[in-house]
Amino acid sequence: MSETNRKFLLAKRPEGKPDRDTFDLVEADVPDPGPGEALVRTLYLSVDPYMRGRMDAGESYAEPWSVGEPLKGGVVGEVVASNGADVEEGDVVTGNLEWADYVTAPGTDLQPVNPDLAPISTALGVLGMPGRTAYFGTREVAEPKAGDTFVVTGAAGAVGSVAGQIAKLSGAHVVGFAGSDEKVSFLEDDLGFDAGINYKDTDDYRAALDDAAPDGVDAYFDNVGGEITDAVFSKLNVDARVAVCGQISLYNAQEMPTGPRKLPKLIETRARVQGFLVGDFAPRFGEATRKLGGWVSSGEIEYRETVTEGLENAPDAFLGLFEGENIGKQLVKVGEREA
Ligand code: NAP
Ligand code: FER
Repeated sequence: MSETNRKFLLAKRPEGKPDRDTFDLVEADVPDPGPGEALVRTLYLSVDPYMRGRMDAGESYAEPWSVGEPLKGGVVGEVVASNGADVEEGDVVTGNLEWADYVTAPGTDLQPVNPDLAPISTALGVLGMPGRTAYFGTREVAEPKAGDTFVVTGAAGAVGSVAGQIAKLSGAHVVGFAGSDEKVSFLEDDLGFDAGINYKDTDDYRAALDDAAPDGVDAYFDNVGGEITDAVFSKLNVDARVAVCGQISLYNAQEMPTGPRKLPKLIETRARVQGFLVGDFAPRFGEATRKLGGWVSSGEIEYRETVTEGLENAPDAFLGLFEGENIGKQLVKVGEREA
């Protein structure tokens, strides 16, 4: 291959909020696939909040990146060449791959994407990791039932928008927190949420919940944490379930703020607070993809994507997650399908 390739490396560890200097775009050769490997041309790549954790040195659920190491994440790409990998030229595949125009990967690290079933970008969103997170976090952890009040934060994002719709399918009264009036309209008018709260437009989250969730909160899907979560905790009902999915409001914090202490509420309510990782449900991913695919085909679940054009703009797409620039799943479009 004579074409040039570009890839992003972690330039340095961010202190607090990352910025463009966190990322280094370098030119590289298009790699040759070794035995059992395929060469993949990137079509879409996913930027996700958890990548912030990988930029720090400390170990968490995801292994830290080394400084100078290529950034990696969910990619959908087209197979350009196969050196004995179990995929063919022209196949659309997904995997956890470098932020690059071209990458090689063992065939065993690539999963097929069927372009006839749904737009290929959905493999990174509603039919991919975020959709599965919403599916298991809602059904297996938050467990909304008919008549319950279900609250979700980060409600207009990739996970939250799907979680709220799954809760609606269970017959719950669904309330979402999101960061703009446009997002609140998306929740209420497009997704069928019962109420949306623009948290950037109110200081008193508790009073907003008194209006939107007058019967209290039975199930809480938390993507955000911080002060909104403090307010939701104060409204928990007896036997409530809290699914701790993400805490994005704290991911750039250099010191963990100590908020009001809400644990006495758990004694009063006997509520269950449970963190989860989507990977805990790996043996059931097929079930989630089938269910979500069915709901998307029938129109029972709608999804939105925010697509940033160009590999070189991937850092901006990532940084925008922390400013609420995305509605639905944030993707980067890197190339066009040729096959
Ligand atoms: P996303 O919601 O599509 O994007 C992030 C959103 O977070 C932004 O659009 C922004 O929306 C909101 N946000 C950013 N900073 C905030 C702050 N300080 N306070 C309140 N809201 C803030 O991202 P996603 O991929 O769907 O992920 C959502 C959450 O789920 C993240 O916390 C992520 O880490 C977590 N997650 C967990 C798992 C798991 O296995 N546990 C798997 C996937 C994702 P606004 O405009 O509303 O502020
Ligand atoms: C996230 C995406 C993925 C996240 C966690 C994961 C807490 C972990 C997934 C797994 O290991 O199964 O945004 O945030």
